Amino acid sequence: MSKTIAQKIIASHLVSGDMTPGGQVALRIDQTLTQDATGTMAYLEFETMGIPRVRTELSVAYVDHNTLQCGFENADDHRYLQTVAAKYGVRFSRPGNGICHQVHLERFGIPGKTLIGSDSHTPTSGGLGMLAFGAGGLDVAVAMGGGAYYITMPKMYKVNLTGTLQPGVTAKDISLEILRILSVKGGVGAIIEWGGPGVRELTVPQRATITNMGAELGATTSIFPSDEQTRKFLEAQGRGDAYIPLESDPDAVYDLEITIDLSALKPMIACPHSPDNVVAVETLSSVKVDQVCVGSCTNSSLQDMLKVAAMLKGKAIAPGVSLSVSPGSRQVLSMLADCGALADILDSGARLLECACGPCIGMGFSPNSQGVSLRTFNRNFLGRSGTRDGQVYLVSPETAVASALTGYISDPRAFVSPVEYEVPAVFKVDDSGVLMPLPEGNDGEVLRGPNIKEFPKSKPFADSLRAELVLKVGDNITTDHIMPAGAKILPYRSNIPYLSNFCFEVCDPAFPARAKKAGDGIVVGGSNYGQGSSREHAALVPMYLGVRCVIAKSFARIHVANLINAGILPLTFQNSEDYDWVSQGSRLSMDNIRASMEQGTLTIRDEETGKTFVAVCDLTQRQRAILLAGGLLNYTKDGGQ
Ligand code: MIC
Ligand code: SF4
Repeated sequence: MSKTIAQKIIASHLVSGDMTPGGQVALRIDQTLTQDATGTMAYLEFETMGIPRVRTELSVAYVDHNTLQCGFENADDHRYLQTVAAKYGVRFSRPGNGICHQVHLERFGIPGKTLIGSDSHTPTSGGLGMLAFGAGGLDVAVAMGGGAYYITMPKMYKVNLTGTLQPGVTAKDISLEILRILSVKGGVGAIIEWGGPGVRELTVPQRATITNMGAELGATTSIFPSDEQTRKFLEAQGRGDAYIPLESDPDAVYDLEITIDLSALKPMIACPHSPDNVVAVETLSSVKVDQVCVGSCTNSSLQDMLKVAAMLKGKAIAPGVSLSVSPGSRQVLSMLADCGALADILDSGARLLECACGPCIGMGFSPNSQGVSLRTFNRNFLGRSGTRDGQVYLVSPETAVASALTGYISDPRAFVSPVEYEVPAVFKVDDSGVLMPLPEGNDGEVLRGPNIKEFPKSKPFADSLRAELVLKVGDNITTDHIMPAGAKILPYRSNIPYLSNFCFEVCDPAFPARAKKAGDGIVVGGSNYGQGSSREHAALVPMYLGVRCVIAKSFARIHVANLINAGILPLTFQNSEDYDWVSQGSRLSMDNIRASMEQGTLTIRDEETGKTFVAVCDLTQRQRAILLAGGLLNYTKDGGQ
């Protein structure tokens, strides 16, 4: 049977399962990546598995999210990550070496291989034809131990690109356009393949901008063919031997096909506070800008930075604007310095930040009160920038620079000429920022500081549950709502008890105290509950606070997996109208949980009014066993596969 690119890679990595959409597939994983904010938990989990060395072809631990080191906590985490990586056979990308997705694309990604990473933007490597998934830390730990990665077999979508991008219109605008068309829920349950004649002109970094933002569509992952552009990129990185060609069969079948005409595309902008709140840049030209940030795993390649430098050369940014530039990797920064482009950036008045996530995750550079911040990033969720009332817009590097120069949101087409910069054919390769692990059989010591607390224990599921509905929230609740990040909290990612004080802070600061008081608790959500990041803390922390069950209209893929891994029962409303009458503070009960889980539906009763509703429990046998064991760690310890 003819196959799409993703189906080919899935078939060649299939451990077990059924490749019909909706079926469960278990995949062999070739590579893993972790970053510091999710990595501490992932390695603590890996350590409890008692496996002497990782069993993947390649595993890399990056430090890129929290590099501020305000106090010992963060520095302790870095030291833990470095020593645990060395002991167990994981390469360690030092702080300052770059953002995990950018560095992985440059140095490690391989077409046709599988990758899972404890970060939702791991699909970035799909830009070079790799099948790459974001996952919770525990799933990554299991994969490092040689275990399979379980996913629901996705549907296949194809986006055909025709025509050619016009000057000033970029890969980022393609990402924003597809978000406008499909919305933040539009990719749920699907792998998005990018094809058509327009793809041939897109370089690997441009493709990576697009696969990166597939995460914002809720897609399982996104992928490009591996072709001459891929070969060129790998050769420029001194990795030509990693190249294989890869394309879908001509008569491969897709569940949905969309065409975007690149020639007609305009610069686009996502308005606060959702990446799919997209309009054309030209419609917002009267909006005054306070801050502009260029960087993040979406737009920090050498190609992006050279364009930025070319636009800034010989000009000064508007006096009312503060511009930050964070190159994606040390390779990018070093090459910018070598060719003089860095000076063009600095001389314009821009502030240079470290090669790290930085402002994207609220680690500094927060906007002023009600400040308008234009960012080349991928997420503009409420409060994520660190300023509660900050107005964050998502744009391309070109729109960002044009706006930094004028002080107003500006269409970049007036600022760019077709050829302004040249990407070198050979990149500067220096992997000294990635430390190799100790040899097999080493007795390396793992160093832990006082900030590293024990992994929270979950309890096996009993057959009945009586619990308070401790929180009711609306649609599109992100993991940034559930477990915020930012400079104040990120140092405590390995300290669940401390983190729990901030759970759902964006929605209701009284939640942690209420949940603790209630004992067992239930959370009710709308559709696409848990969209956004892969942070398993958004499941572990509620679990620590006593949440046993989340009932929602629908869930985001990675978050629902994290809930199950943490031993929290995810249920969906059979009739979404029932969402309307259940109220916060009521006591809900459910009986015969085991039998109902098997049947696939559960009846839930409001103890005060006696009113009942039906919730759907759409779980595989393995997921039911994980829940009954009280989470994936208990299940794995009990010998479950
Ligand atoms: C994000 O962009 O939201 C993050 C921070 O990279 C997260 C991971 C985390 O919360 O540590 C993600 O995307 O998974
Ligand atoms: Fe880092 Fe932002 Fe990318 Fe997340 S989205 S990996 S915080 S740069």
